[in-house]
Amino acid sequence: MLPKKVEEILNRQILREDYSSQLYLSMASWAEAQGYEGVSGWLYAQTEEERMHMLKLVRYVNEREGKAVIPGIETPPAEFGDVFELFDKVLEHEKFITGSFNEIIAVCIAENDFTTQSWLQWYVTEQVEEEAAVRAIIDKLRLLGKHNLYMFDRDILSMRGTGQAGTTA
Ligand code: OFO
Repeated sequence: MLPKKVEEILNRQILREDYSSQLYLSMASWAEAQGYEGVSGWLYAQTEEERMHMLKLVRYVNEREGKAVIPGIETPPAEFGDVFELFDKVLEHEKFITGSFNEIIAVCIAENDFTTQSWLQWYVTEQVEEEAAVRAIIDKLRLLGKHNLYMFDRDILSMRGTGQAGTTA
């Protein structure tokens, strides 16, 4: 049985993962409308991964005799300036999610819920990889510069699944 405080903070994370999925969906749609096929493909895939992260939490909470709450979420932003700004926002959001997991782990420790603490290591590892992946994308964008966005857009999907960019979210 999950301690109440752990159940509550895991439900908060369900909402955050759901929001992440919607945020990346909004970014994907924006990028598609701008003609960035590769960037939108990368973001659509991220959307699916975030949904998987949310479902994994829902099922864990229920499995541990808690009650997963399916949230209503706020509308994400729809405008992202340019591709540079967009990926800065992705990194900022992922850092926020990393901080969120750190808070959950602190609650698990305070509540002596070492089972959940151990289960959450999967997410902790994902976040380390995710932040590194997005940083690699930002580095590549900066190297290529504004005049080579076509090349960046062409290459970004090949960065998936290599441990380089966005194998997780
Ligand atoms: Fe990387 O956001 Fe989900 O966990």
